[in-house]
Amino acid sequence: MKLRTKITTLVGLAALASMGVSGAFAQTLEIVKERGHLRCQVGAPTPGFYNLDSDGNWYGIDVAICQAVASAVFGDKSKLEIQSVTTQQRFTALANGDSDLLSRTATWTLSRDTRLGLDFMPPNFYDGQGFTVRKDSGITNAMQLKGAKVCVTTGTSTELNLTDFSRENDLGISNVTFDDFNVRDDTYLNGGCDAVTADKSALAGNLAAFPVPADHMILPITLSKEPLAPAVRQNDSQWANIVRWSVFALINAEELGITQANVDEMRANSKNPSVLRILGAEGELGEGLGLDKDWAYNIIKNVGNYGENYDRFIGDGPQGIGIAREGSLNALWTNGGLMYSPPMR
Ligand SMILES: N[C@@H](CCC(=O)N[C@@H](CS)C(=O)NCC(=O)O)C(=O)O
Repeated sequence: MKLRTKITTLVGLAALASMGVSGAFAQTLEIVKERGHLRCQVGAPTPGFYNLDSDGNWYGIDVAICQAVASAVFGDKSKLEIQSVTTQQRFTALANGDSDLLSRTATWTLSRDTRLGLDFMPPNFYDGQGFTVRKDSGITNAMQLKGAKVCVTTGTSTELNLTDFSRENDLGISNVTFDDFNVRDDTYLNGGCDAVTADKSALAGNLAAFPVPADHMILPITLSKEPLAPAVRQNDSQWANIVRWSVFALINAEELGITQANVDEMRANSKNPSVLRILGAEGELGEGLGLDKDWAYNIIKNVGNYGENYDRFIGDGPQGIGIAREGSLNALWTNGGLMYSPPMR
């Protein structure tokens, strides 16, 4: 009986492995440590989220998640290989083990969470879908898009929402689809579409780079919820915990007033037990994650807190795209937003 149970278990594991459910018993942390760096997936350069500076270095709020996890594991944010993968390929590249982590404006949806061999982590940006139109089109309201051609990237929730929106409002919109969002925008700019639709933050970043931004505008409507979240392969709780709590460490640091500049001073002098615990001066929070006690200290020291990263890359910082945080879902919960870390104790 015992032997039979054992054999059944082995057959079960082999079947899972042959089905490509590599995460069933894979320990991503061990794989990453052995390799010596994290493989983190982003998309084609997109302002605010993952972009390239003139030296070829990636930066952005999603890149900061990659750097945070590299810091948690290695204490060094540069132990990182950034992989730029197309929107179409992104989930397969994570599920088949090419990437350890996906951090690229992916909307958390039920089908993605249940059918693609992935687990979504806490959102690091709450977005919503919108439309950009030419000002001289006279369109000021999305209901005027009746019979319009709308340019959209394929393999996205954006494409599905556009179809829903047209159907719900009897608009008869034609979806003009593209793999490459640069070709999508060029087609729109050359008059091939009446509007372009994408996550509003991406629309804002892309519009700023149009030849004459003032000729275009983003319509006020927000037609969907787009909680943009990192994702990991499913069935690897340890790795999921590391990524989940790295995101929460960024948020918790902001809640506690810990910044990249004051983290050493706070670790040495704070009287707040929550500060001492997150920074590893007290307690053993890292142990449960399979990391050392400095894991969150290293995140904050190397990357800063959530708000610092928002300001740098999404807000008014020199590399930012000028999207106000105040009054938005991306504010801390204490300011009426959705950014909230469970207790770190
Ligand atoms: N949030 C949507 C849209 C994702 C998306 O298209 N993201 C854009 C930026 S908002 C992107 O990745 N662009 C770069 C690329 O296509 O490689 C989804 O998850 O389907």
